[in-house]
Amino acid sequence: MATLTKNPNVNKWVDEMIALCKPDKVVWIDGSKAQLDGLRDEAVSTGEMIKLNEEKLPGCLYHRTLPNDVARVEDRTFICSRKKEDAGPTNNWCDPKEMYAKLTPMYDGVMKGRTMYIIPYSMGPIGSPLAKVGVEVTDSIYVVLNMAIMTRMGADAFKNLGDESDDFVRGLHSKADVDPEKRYIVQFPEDNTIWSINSAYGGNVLLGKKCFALRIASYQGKNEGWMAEHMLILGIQKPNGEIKYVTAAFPSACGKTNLAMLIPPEGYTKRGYKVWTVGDDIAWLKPGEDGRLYAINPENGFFGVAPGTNEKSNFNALASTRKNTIFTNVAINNDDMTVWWEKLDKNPPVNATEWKGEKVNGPEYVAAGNKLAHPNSRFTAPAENCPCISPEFNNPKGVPISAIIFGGRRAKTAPLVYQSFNWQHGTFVGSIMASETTAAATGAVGVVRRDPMAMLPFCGYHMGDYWAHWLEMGKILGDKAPKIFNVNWFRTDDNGDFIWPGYGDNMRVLDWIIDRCEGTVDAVETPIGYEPKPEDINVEGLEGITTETVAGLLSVDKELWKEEAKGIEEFYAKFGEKLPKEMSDELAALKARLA
Ligand code: GTP
Ligand code: SPV
Ligand code: MN
Repeated sequence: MATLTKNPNVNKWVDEMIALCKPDKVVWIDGSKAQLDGLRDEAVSTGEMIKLNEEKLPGCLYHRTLPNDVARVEDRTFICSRKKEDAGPTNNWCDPKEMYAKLTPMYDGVMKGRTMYIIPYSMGPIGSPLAKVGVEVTDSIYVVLNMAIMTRMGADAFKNLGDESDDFVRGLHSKADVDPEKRYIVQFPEDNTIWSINSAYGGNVLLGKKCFALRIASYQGKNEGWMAEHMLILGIQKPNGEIKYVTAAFPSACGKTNLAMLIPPEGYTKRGYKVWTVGDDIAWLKPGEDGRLYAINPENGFFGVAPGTNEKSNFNALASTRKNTIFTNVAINNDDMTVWWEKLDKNPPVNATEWKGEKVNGPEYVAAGNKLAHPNSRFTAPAENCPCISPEFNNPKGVPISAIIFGGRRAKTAPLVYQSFNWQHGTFVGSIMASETTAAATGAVGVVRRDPMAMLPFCGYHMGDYWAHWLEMGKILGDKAPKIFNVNWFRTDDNGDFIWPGYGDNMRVLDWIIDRCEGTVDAVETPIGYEPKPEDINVEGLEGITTETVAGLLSVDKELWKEEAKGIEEFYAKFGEKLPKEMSDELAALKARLA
């Protein structure tokens, strides 16, 4: 099949990949409906995908991955910069020459008997000065169909690249034998290259997402004066019609999709508040002509956590999944070929197939303590399906950001919300983020780990240099910089239950944040930052939550924070000379305020 571009750099690289992988057949993905329909039919006929109920879930497909391949694999993810110190202490590193030498034989002939799909895609709206082009070659139809939802995929993507540029990200993926012992997710930042092998799951293989839009893009952003962050983007429309945009960085499975699509509590909607979703996972941020920081969502869909999503917790996410969506590793209701996951409703299907493919009696299976859907099961839904998708979603300039919010899962230490004293302190607040681990990556769940800016698994270069880049961006933005906050929806009581209702009620905290950005509410200075006066968090209409509860949620336990400071000091020690002096100054200042 003929190439879709005259660009010799693309064609030369594709030829090399064909020569390496030796597919029986090569298909350029032009993005046409006819082509995608054909691939869907093919995937259904081979059993790779299962067609769901055409009335209830039109255009929706189901896919099951191998039980050994259900999440990102951080211990098999590498940043192969030429110098080890450029990857830094938080990334796995290997010399690029060595890594190419090790992986090349694994790719040699790997697509014999298979088809290679060549996927051109744009991260960001086509025509946006902030957008970037990638090409992924893969032997997986599942990848093609997911990339069709998650990116602007097809021949149009080459428009941004033109016929000469070499500025595109080269992504090579093969599921190979899906052998976990030979699984590698490798970024070569200096080569604009990603090699992924032996996985067929989400963030490991949809190379436009974490591999490009965060790991490679964070490195590009440092060199080119912008930022790639693990952040949702949302607009809060106030009763006067004005819309304020904020971004928020939470670690994987800590509530980005939920916050991005929240429906404000009744008291707010009645007054005319509304939330618009621009993005739920990744933001690319760059100063605009007016000196403010602008954000685009490089993605075109949502790869969201299914369990926990229901009409009440996230109506908009659920609505987004009702057509043209791919479900991965959830459960199937065989009576009507619909999908189910934990907390979708209280009625697990009787005639169910659980995520590994076993037919079970759902209620009995669940009663015995089993999960029908994998905890990291996901939906891939087109952004255009979202009832609250922002009218600015495709704006090539992006949206101006008023506030940046950090947050994680902390049972005790972090209060409901606090504001940093300034950008430098805000960078410190981001750098000391910590969170209990989730099922989004393989490994232990519920262990507190440091996850600076929610970027620990996604920063494509030395984290110390990354903080320096943040400080530099703050200098460029000056007094136009967004204000920086930290939130924690996950404080627990003595029974281990969450105290704060969360979800839509997080609007109450966003309300205070916006007021702070506008300078219309004052705050209390604490050793860790500015906090609301408890009475300034609106608890109207909340059951069981009073201003006293809020006061408890805002309490700062100095002894816990002194322990925290020790943990930060240990963490910082890893970065040696690359730790910006401003960061150690901030730590010293925090300790002094706690003393
Ligand atoms: P990734 O896609 O992995 O980056 O995750 P995410 O940050 O988008 O997380 P998501 O919004 O999918 O939420 C993950 C889990 O956190 C789900 O089980 C949610 O039900 C739960 N969650 C989200 N928001 C809240 C909240 O405000 N309070 C509580 N208690 N749980 C929440
Ligand atoms: C995350 O883990 O942060 C995700 C899912 O958004 S994945 O695309 O698999 O990285
Ligand atoms: Mn994510």
